[in-house]
Amino acid sequence: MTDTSFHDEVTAKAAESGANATGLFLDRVHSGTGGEVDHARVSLLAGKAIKALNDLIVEEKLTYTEYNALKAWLIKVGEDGEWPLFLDVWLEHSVEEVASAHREGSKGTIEGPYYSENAPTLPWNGTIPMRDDEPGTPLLFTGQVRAVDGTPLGGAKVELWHADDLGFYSQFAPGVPEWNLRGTFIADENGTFAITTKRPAPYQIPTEGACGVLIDAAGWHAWRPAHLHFKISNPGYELITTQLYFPGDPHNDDDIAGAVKPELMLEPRATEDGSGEIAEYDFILDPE
Ligand code: MBD
Ligand code: FE
Repeated sequence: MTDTSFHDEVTAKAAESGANATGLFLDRVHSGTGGEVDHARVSLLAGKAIKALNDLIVEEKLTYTEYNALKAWLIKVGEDGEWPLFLDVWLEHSVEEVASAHREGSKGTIEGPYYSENAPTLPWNGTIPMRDDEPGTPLLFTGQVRAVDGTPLGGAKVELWHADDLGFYSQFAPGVPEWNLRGTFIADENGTFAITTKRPAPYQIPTEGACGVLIDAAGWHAWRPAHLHFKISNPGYELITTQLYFPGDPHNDDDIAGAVKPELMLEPRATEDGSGEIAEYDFILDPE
């Protein structure tokens, strides 16, 4: 493969990620996970948002050039299917902070745009679906799911999804097998799980669409530190959506999505035979 065709392929994959993220998000909302927002809240929230933007325009003396650039860019966000990406990168961390403030158990963080429901179910000690030649360092991720009172939660669900070594998520980038690096693991009677996967690489959000245009225009960067995404659930307990990170990643301190927390840092160590790494992490759930 020449450099040019590789670049074209990467560009096409990034563009397709936006369209798929929009489509899959709308499927989930329409299938009932959306919920209703009443008139009073819409009026309050939309009113405050519009006022905040009007205040900004006056304070910063927005020009017509800037106003039209904004208008064109907003149109492009929709055309590129990047509303899920834009919102999850720049706003979701605050939504998550508010939603989880009351919790005593493990910290959560943002879901991001690339979750997909109903990944294949595997036992407590399974290997996540991956290609025979899946690149990356082998990683054994193990731990326990418990309640805040210490009770082990046997049968808890540990959903894991993450990007491949090139930064592509299955179902959002074409050419990746449907459930690659996505699995639902069922903890054993002690709440224990031991998942075999590959260590993910640092990740650049798609830069070919509207979000990339904003990042370039502002002179920012597009990086997220390497991360594993999780949903941990058990009947009678609050579901935790979270991510875990690796020490030493150059983007742990400047994640474009603002989703890193000190409690979410893994401490991986090399396996004795040097063939890969082991990382341990326990998930503590709050009762409902
Ligand atoms: C990701 O993989 C991600 O986790 C977030 C939050 C945004 C874009 C891509
Ligand atoms: Fe991600």
